[in-house]
Amino acid sequence: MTDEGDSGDETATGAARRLVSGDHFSRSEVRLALRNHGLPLEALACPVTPPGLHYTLSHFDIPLLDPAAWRLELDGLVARPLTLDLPTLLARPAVEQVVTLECAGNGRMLMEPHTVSQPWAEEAVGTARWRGVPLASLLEEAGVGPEAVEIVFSGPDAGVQGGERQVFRRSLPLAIARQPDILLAYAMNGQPLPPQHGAPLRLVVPGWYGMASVKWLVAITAVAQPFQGYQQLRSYRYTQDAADPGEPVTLARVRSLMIPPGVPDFLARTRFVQAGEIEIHGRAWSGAGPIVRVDFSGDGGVSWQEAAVSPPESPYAWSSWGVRWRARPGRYTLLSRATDAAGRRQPLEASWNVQGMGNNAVQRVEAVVE
Ligand SMILES: Nc1nc2c(c(=O)[nH]1)N[C@H]1C(S)=C(S)[C@@H](COP(=O)(O)O)O[C@H]1N2
Ligand SMILES: [Mo]
Repeated sequence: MTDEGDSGDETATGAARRLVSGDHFSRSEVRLALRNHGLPLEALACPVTPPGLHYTLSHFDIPLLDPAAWRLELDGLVARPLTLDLPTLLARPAVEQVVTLECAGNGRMLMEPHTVSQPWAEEAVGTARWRGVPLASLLEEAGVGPEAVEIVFSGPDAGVQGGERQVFRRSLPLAIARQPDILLAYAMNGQPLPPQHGAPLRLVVPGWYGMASVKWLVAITAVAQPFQGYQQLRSYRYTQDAADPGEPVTLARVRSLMIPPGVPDFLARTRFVQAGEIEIHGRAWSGAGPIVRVDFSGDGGVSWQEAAVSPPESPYAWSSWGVRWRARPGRYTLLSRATDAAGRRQPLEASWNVQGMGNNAVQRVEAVVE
């Protein structure tokens, strides 16, 4: 089984070898990490992530599309196929939505062993104010036929993954695609989309892990059969081995992160904190409803205290949380653990899968109190 960014030419033996453990990273992982960056955790302080600090992940090359020449085709099983240019989309009634996006591979490098792919620790997340057109309004206008079961979203970005030549393509079941909060976004934080985030138009599927939010959209197609493309059927699945079809990755699992307190060691990122009562803040989110509780541990999980949680700016944005911690001299592991409205709580240990998907285990921050 493969995932974002593999070289795509491996044999079965190669695939097995691609599960690695420990602190050593291959050149291909480092190269991926140089292209796809995460959110510096101190930027969790901002309710909406400042430009350039939102994480980004692109499987292949970033297409640099000419917005004047760009068109979106909406076709397949529809009564009235549409070809839309950017001015037409900009002229339609717009919606703004603050949405937290997280890569499904976030936490992959902390799984033991893990697939060689983009080696995220916990920083593959960001929150943006997206502006665009509700997808549902365009589907309505095109008139999706009764035989349609899914809507397929295509980017123009091509490459090879798992030995398969492809463009990046994903689908949503029709009932989900019709939900009113899914956007075709052309602006991020009040600016036209930057190239890496999908200019000139991308899908934003709130609550789902990032892979659903197809960037550089060029086609939306209503189809009569569940889509069987690589990014649906082979990648983005919770699998236990190469033979396991697994379950598809969909909604983001409940998770919290803290802004690492104090100051860091340049290399180890261990924190140095002054003794005393200190405030620890962070963010928490879930694809399955609002965050109802965050607990903090200053002693590696031996004891927990409940944090104060603030309501999010939108139903799809992260919540902020805060706690006062009495820091006494010594060495500590700081943990935070969120619970969502569906009653799901972050696990202390990752639940392992081949592709390193959905690792929402509690964050651990090493701190030295001086
Ligand atoms: N066309 C296209 N869309 C894509 C991708 C891609 O490689 N190509 N990557 C997906 C993945 S895996 C993630 S996590 C998000 C990342 O969005 P961002 O770069 O805006 O943060 O985009 C998704 N949409
Ligand atoms: Mo992703």
